[in-house]
Amino acid sequence: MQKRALVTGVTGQDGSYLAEFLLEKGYKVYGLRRRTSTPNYENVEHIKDRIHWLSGDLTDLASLIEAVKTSDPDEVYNLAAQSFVAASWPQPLLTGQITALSVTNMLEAVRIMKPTARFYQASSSEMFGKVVETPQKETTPFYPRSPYGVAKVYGHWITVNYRESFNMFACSGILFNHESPRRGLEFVTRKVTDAVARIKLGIQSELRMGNMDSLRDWGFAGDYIKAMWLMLQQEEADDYVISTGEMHTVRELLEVAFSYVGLNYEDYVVIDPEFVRPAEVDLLLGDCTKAKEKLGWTLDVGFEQLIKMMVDEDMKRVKAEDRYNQLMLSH
Ligand code: NDP
Ligand code: GDR
Repeated sequence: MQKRALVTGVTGQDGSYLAEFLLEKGYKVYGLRRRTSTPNYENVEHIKDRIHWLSGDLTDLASLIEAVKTSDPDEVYNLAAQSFVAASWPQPLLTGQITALSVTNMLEAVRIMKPTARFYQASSSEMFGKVVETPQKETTPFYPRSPYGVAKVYGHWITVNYRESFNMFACSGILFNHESPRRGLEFVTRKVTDAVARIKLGIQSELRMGNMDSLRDWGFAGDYIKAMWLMLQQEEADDYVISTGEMHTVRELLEVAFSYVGLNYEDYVVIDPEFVRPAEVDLLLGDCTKAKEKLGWTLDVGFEQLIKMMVDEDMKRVKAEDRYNQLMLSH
């Protein structure tokens, strides 16, 4: 029988890779999408007609109950969130509503309509925040440093709680930063690779940055979504750290991206306090031994390869946009 999956956040970076992956595996994929006044299908344009679209918002329980009822899923991947850490200070309540409380909405919809469905919660290394041990693993205590991190801690524990209270197959994937050419433009990797393309093509002259010393464990989103799926194929529900086990500073990210196109980042980067956060997560480094051993999860793309892939894609896109703009101006 064809398996059915319900994916929230399907228009985002991870949702788009996961939907592709599940379609490839022969799943019937239902994508929950919130209504927007202009369409927002950029990441899923190529598979848009193969996804069964459901309208709903994570903050609206009725719409989630309806979505679970219609999709009758074997697997639910709860990826939707206000996911930008920096936005969680100016919008702490909204972040709490979507990224924390709405996980309970999704769990309730599943518990009421299809309690046997397997559930994946998109938890985050931001929960480790001001880290109390390095590297961080499943047993490392949490110390979140932003309203986003605090919200994710709630999402994590409510997922564990539904597993323990209602015997639901609910897993929490504690994923470290993962990036791709589909990453939102405000996240640091994509902000840098987009700027590198624009600077190289003479469209932008400087890049304004925040803390260049923070260390992150950056992997490729296309590798990480496989771990989500693997978690739901196990005999028992559990929680797993997913990471590369390697960390780099924001400065190294700049060096790799700029030097790839023959530029020196120091000639273009300006520190701007606007991008410095009220509280920083200085260092994240994951130990994913459990995922490797129990899930057999492996990753294919390393840090430099990832950044170069993103620069290549941004060069192509920015060139095409520039050509289009020139054409429009000449008419
Ligand atoms: P994105 O920001 O790219 O995608 C977020 C998705 O959530 C979008 O599809 C967005 O819709 C949707 N969404 C936001 N609010 C609502 C809402 N109220 N109702 C319904 N849908 C909503 O995130 P990523 O793909 O990068 O991340 C996926 C998940 O994994 C998130 O929960 C994130 O917090 C978590 N995570 C991500 C990591 C990473 O490094 N990428 C690491 C660890 C955890 P729209 O397109 O309309 O905005
Ligand atoms: P993060 O990702 O907060 O780790 O959360 P982000 O790319 O936004 O920041 C990474 C680090 O870079 C520093 N930084 C800057 N960041 C941005 N966005 N813009 C800048 O100009 C800039 N300058 C320096 C930040 O201070 C930070 O230290 C991501 C999100 O995907 C979360 O949803 C996810 O849970 C975590 O990763 C794991």
